[in-house]
Amino acid sequence: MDQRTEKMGPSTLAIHGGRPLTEGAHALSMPLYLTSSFVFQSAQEGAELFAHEKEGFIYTRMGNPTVEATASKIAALEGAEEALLTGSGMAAISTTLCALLQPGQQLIAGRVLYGSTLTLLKRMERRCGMNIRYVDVTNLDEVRDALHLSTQVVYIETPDNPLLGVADIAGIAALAKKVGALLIVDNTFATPFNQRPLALGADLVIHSATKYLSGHGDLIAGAVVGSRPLVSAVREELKEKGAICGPFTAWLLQRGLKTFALRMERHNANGLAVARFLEQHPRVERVHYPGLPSSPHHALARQQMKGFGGVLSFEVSGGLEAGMRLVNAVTLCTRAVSLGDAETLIEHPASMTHATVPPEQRRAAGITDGLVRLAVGLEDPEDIIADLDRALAACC
Ligand code: LCS
Repeated sequence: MDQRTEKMGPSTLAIHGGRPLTEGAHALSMPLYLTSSFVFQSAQEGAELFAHEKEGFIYTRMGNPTVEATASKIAALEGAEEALLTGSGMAAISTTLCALLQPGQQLIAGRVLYGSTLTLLKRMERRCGMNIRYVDVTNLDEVRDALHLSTQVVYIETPDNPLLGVADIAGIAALAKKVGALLIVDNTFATPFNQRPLALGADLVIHSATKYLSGHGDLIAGAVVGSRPLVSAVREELKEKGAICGPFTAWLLQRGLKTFALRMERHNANGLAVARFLEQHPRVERVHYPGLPSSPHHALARQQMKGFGGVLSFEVSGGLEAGMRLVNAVTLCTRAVSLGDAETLIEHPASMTHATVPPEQRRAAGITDGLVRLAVGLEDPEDIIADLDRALAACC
């Protein structure tokens, strides 16, 4: 026991006793900095850190080593200068749009987007005076016609949720650049394993890291990825909005990332195998999957993607009722929303992920009431196919 602690009581010792965990231990696995604050060596150092005269950590809402190291892995995967993590994919989207858009400026958004993103846009339009125009971003002419000198941001998902439509990233980026607008791509479905939007001309990439990046269905997180000035602008907004990713979540995310490429190879292979099976099934009317040569998006997808991911959607004969019966009839596929997990997940967009989108907006986007979405997991593909085969025979 050293002199400082010799005379201390048990309450103080429980808090201040022992050796602090020092730097330089060279742990192989990423250290988890589960702390809200960082200690200043002197009053002067604290003042310098707050004045940005010195690099370092102050308070986890403003920055944390585990969170930043994990973010830098995602930046590396996307081939970007910088990335930041947020508390969810929705936090990444809302913080980014608040940081980059002023009232009255125009946002062009894809007509098909994740349901909560569409609901967020509607709220921002009402509350923040944003001017939003929805277009079919899989049609370059529609994007060209909608772009305007007051367009500040073009926001797309490709492939989109839940119809797997594919937008021409390089084409849209070139058009946006002409009017000085930024292109933001939600790359959650493709992931940087299959597609790198920044290399195709996009300005920012958004992720729900809840999905393939973490891969185990045990956390909620988001990411914003791009050039240093743009990510810094979002970071400034995030500091006060406070929608950060905590260090433990970031630690789980970096652990999931170690197997990211292996998992994506399997998701791609399983997704394609299941899409091929469904396409030839007599009770399936239509399959949406850009990896199928019959898809209207296949040629473009082959150009800008390396693989096509594990998410697909399909319509069964018998419409809504048959679709609901199918979701109930599976025994291996799991009834749950989300995607990118080890388990194959099945859901019904009209009543689940896109239930907050008004029915007429859903129909205009092509999301029918009978559409079923499958996020193909990492199981043996024959077992997933056998489950679907049995369920289709029983219910349609
Ligand atoms: N972007 C896309 C393309 C998404 O699919 C989701 C969530 C988000 C953003 C939001 O991310 P979060 O805040 O949930 O991390 N998509 C979901 C889905 O299709 N089922 O459950 C969540």
